[in-house]
Amino acid sequence: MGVHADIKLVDHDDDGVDLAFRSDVLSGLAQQQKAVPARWFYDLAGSELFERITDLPEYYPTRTETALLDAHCREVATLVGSGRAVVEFGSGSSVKTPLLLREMDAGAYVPIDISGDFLRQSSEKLAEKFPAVPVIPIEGDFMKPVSLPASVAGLERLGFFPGSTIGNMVPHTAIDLLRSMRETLGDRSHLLIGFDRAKDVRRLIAAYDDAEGVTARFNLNLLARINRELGGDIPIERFRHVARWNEDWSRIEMHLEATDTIAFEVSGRRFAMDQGETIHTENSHKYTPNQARLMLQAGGWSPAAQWTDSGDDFLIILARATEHRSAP
Ligand code: SAH
Ligand code: AVI
Repeated sequence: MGVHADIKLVDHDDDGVDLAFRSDVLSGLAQQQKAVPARWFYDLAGSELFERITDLPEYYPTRTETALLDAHCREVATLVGSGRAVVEFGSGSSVKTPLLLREMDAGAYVPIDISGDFLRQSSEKLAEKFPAVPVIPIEGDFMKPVSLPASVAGLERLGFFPGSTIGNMVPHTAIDLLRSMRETLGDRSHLLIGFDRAKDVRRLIAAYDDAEGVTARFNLNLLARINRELGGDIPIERFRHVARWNEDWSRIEMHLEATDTIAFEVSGRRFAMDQGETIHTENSHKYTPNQARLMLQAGGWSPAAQWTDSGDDFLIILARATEHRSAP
C-alpha cells in the first residue's frame, strides 16, 4: 500500500514564508506579555530536538506512555473493533503508532502534523513496517477543521492523540479542539488520548529544564527559526531558557528571557525587550484524572476505559463520541 501523496493544508506567500507563522509571531511579539504559540517549535530541527527530549532521563512522559500503550493496546483494539481508519493528531515521529497498529486490523493510517518534512520521513518509516495499511499524511494545523481524505470516507475512525499534546493548549482551546476532533472523526468514532498527570513540581521542572540542556535548545531554536524564515535579527545569545510552574493553571510554562535590554527586527517590524522580560513559548498542563475526564466530556467524548501506571505519572483514556441528544 505505502504512503499516498501527502495533503497540504498550509499557505505560503511567493517567497515561501508560512503566512500563519508570520502572523502569529508578529501579533505575539506586539503583546504586552510576548508569546508565540508552541506549534511553531516544530520545524525539522525542532522536531528532531523534541525526539531527543523524549529520550532524556528527566522526561518521563514518553517512556511511561509507551509502556502503557504496549500493555493495553490489545484491549483498545478489542473495544474498538477492526477496519478503522486511525487518525493521529500531532503524529511527530509516529513511534508510538506501531503499538496500536500491530493490534488492530486498521483500514488506513492518517497522520496529521504541522512539521511537513518530518511528517513525510516518519510516514515512510511507518509504511515500511505496515505494508498492508495505506498511509495518508496530512501536513497542516490540527486546530483548524481538517477534512479527511475521500479514501477513508467509508471507514469508522479511531482518533489517536498521545503525548499529552492536549496539555499544550489552555483548557478552552483544548475543549474546542476535542469538539472539532469529534466533528472530524464523526459518530461512532473513538479517541485514544494521553494526559500527563499532576505530580511533584521538582520532577516537572526537571523534565522541562534537563541537565544536558536539550530542552533549552528546543526552546531557543524557535528564535533561530524566526530569524531564518521571517528575516529576523534577534540576538539569540541574549536569551535564556526558563521553565516555571504555574500553580493557578496547573501547568509548566516555558519562556525565553532576555538577559539584556535588546531591540530587534522581524519581517521589517521593530521590537524591544527589557532585561528580564520574556517571550512565553509553551504551556504544558498537568491533570488529575477527574479533570482529564471532565475535559473529554466537555469536548463531546464519553470516557469508556482508562489506564495509568503504578507511579500515577501518566493516563491514557479511550473515549467514545458522545451521541448528540438533548439533556437536562
Ligand atoms: N505524538 C508524538 C509527538 C508529540 S510532539 C508523541 O506522542 O511522541 C507534538 C507533535 O504535534 C509535533 O510533532 C508537532 O509538530 C505537532 N503539532 C503541534 N501543534 C500542532 C498543530 N497545531 N497542528 C499539527 N501538528 C501540531
Ligand atoms: C509535545 N508536548 C506534549 C511536549 C510537552 O511535554 O509539553 C513538548 C515539550 N516541551 C518541552 N519538552 C517537551
